[in-house]
Amino acid sequence: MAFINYATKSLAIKIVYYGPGLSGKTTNIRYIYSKMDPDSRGELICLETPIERTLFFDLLPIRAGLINEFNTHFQLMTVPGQVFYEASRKSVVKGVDGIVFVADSQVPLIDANLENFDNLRRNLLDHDIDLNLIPLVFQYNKRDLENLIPVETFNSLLNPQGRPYVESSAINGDGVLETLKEIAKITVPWVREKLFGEKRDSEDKEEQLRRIREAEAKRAEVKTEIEFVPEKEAAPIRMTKIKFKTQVDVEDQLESLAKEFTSKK
Ligand SMILES: Nc1nc2c(ncn2[C@@H]2O[C@H](COP(=O)(O)OP(=O)(O)OP(=O)(O)O)[C@@H](O)[C@H]2O)c(=O)[nH]1
Ligand SMILES: [Mg+2]
Repeated sequence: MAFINYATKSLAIKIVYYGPGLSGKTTNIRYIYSKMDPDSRGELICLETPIERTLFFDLLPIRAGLINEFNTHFQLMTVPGQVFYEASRKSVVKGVDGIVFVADSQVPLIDANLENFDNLRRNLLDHDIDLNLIPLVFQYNKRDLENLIPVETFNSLLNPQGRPYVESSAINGDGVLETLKEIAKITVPWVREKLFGEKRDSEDKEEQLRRIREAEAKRAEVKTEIEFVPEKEAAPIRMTKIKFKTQVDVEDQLESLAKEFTSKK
């Protein structure tokens, strides 16, 4: 659930980039960083192994304008895709508001995509989040390569519900900002209604499902107040590296990073 600070009138919406190892999640975040106006984004925080594989998470806060008079930013986060970092993935999806599933389009990786999507479903359920009831955009990445999984196959295997999807080549930046805009368009109205809308205690799952699909269908018409301010030149990436002693620190660190940025005006 979005993190709200009434004292500073600020709101943090958490968007998680999920997907198998090496599918291009960190590449998305780095590209977004390089294309944002420095005033519109915070620092990029990466926790990596020496060979640039994500260890715990990447975090990039970007400003998203005003929502109901609350100064809002997105916390863009990635999970580590490698199978053995399960505990990190579980921590990162806690309180998530929207998911970008970054799939790797190479034919031999079809099973890795399906298994990872299943892993996402299970990790969300551990936090009582139903994958069907959370804003979700698919990104079919690495379309610049050969021997690709056809989009129709991806859609029938991963996305039978017809949720939004974007074809991308994150390494060239193609489709990266489009994906971010798509997830923003669905997530912002959803969070706004959850936080500021009427209480719907008695609402059943069917009704929630109907409303989230309605929000997705209407996304083209929704005005979100979000202005992306791309720079002409790519900015050099300045990263903050944080050392962790144990896995237990991850959740504490996540919470304090969210609070830190949310309390800034
Ligand atoms: N050809 C091609 N390569 C890509 C694309 N996107 C990412 N890559 C490359 O794939 C490799 C892995 O990218 P990352 O962004 O680090 O992958 P990740 O999903 O963050 O991986 P983990 O952190 O291990 O989960 C890097 O060498 C990228 O340059 C793409 O669209 N096309
Ligand atoms: Mg990564």
